[in-house]
Amino acid sequence: MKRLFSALIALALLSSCDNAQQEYFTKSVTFPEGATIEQKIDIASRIVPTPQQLEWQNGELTAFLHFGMNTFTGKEWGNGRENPELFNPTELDCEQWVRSLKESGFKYAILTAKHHDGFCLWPTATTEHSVKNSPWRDGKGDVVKEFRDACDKYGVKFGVYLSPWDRNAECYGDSPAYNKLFIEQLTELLTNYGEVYEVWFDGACAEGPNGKRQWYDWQAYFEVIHKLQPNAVTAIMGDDVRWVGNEGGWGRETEWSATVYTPDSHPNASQNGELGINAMSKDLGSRELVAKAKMMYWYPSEVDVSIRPGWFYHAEEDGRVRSVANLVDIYFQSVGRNSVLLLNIPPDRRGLLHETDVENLKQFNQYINSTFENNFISNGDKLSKLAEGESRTYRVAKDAIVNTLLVQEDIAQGQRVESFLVEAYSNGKWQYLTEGTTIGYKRLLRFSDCQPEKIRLTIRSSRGDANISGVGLYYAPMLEDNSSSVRINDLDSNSWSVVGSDDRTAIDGNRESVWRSNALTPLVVDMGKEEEIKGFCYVPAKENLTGTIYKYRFSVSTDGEKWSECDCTGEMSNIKHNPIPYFVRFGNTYKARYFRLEPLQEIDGNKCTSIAEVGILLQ
Ligand code: FUL
Repeated sequence: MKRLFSALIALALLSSCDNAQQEYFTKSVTFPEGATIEQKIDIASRIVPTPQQLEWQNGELTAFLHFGMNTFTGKEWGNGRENPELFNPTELDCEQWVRSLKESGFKYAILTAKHHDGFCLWPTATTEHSVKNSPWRDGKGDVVKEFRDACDKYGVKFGVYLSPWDRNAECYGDSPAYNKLFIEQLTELLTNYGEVYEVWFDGACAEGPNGKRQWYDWQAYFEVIHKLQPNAVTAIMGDDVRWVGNEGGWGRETEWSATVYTPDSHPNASQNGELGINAMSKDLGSRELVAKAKMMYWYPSEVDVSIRPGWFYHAEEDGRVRSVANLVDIYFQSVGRNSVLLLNIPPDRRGLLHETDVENLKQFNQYINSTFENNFISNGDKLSKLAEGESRTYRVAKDAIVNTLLVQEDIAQGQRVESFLVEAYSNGKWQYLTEGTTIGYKRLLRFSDCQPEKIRLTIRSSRGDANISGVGLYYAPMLEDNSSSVRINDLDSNSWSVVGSDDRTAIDGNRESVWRSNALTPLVVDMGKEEEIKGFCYVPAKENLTGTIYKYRFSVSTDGEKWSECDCTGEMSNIKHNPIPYFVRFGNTYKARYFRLEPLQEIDGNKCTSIAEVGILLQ
């Protein structure tokens, strides 16, 4: 009914052109039957965010806090059979988390109230698998409540992550029963903790202990949210905030918030298949796609990335916290590419944000603030309506040296710019400075230091008049990235050989060369001499992830004949979405001259294998 209504409005608009410029479609629109591409583009230019989406986008920085059972077991994905007694932070202090986040510029913060292992950080009535059966605060604690109170104290907007995938719930896979349980959990969180600003649902889904696949009743979940927290934005499986498509910390150069990508939980998500797109596709909003689409959405991107290699805290990653330079790059590639940055800072086993993470965040914030407090253009915040082909010139403060451009569209009037050019005037002539495609909420571009007298912004192509709401020129000092590169092998692999093959690409020390096989083929390596090994590292390919190992068996041998299987989880949890070197530590030491990495399941269930590198860990 709602869809029919918006189609009727769209038709009416097409026939009353004068009025058309004033009319907008909030959040979604269905194109009228038979609309031409010009008509569709015109409608696309007038899709606008809801007030909640707009407020969320203006916040720019959201913090993610992955904390729970995995913090204490050292895993990234628990299997749900962990003993609640393992959860025992010694100095939990949510005020320390939120104060650090607030001081570092974060406006929203989201806590993993329940991750895939099903352990609940609040004393839920729905399961025994929660803080109430942990020794922490004698089973009387409530992390969600303490976090909420801290958010209130520091004026940070509170959000929750509640994993639909639950490896603990016995009824998982018995769809109606689990949906009921999930709704009860959601209801508790959305009733007992005051205002919730963002609800984050991951899409992961697998078979339950009963072997049945769970079917999630998204519509029922969203009804609960709309009823209990009508102002919350819903993310990822929700339809307000879109997953950018990677966990590496970068948005697309061309990032459309007005997109043809249908939220996966929508009944009409089949449009994605028809258009041949998914959340990871490069193009989610070109004219070619709009021409083929039936519906469009205001569905802006959120870049989720962790300050550490994993989402949860692991002490062995203390030396691998992202540097300030790296965080700044991520800011430019997320907020500066029309996205919100959702940065994960995982509390440690004490229940505190680690000192290194806090320090890097603080310096990151100082850098961003000091860079963007000096705009060398004085009238850049005057709204300009620019038609395609039109330009506007801005005077630059005398003798200013600049290397960074900021441009913004007034997205309350839609996202329109498809491409733009910026030229700089100095020594009596205009010269190319930089260019870009989409702008949206914010676009940041860096270039070499220069000293222009003025700059000229030209809208090369746009969906209707562009509403430019901000233009700035800044000086962003170069930062040296002195974070060391990750060591993936404690041994020298030069003397190693692959048993039964001359192909050394998986052990040649070069992460660019990838060993590939058309089957689930084990890799057997002879290290030449016996070693005492404590773990291994698997490096997936950087591009073309086909063949990336998800489930595996790892075995060792001293003679190449008798093998013993090493004690490990057998699962490279989350490698599909975070394809970085995966470190497996056995917790035991094994004597080995030979090792065998045996793939059991590829990330998408394909029968093939790819290995960029395998290393051995001695520590
Ligand atoms: C993923 C999960 O599987 C990870 O563990 C993490 O929570 C990340 C933010 O989303 O899909």
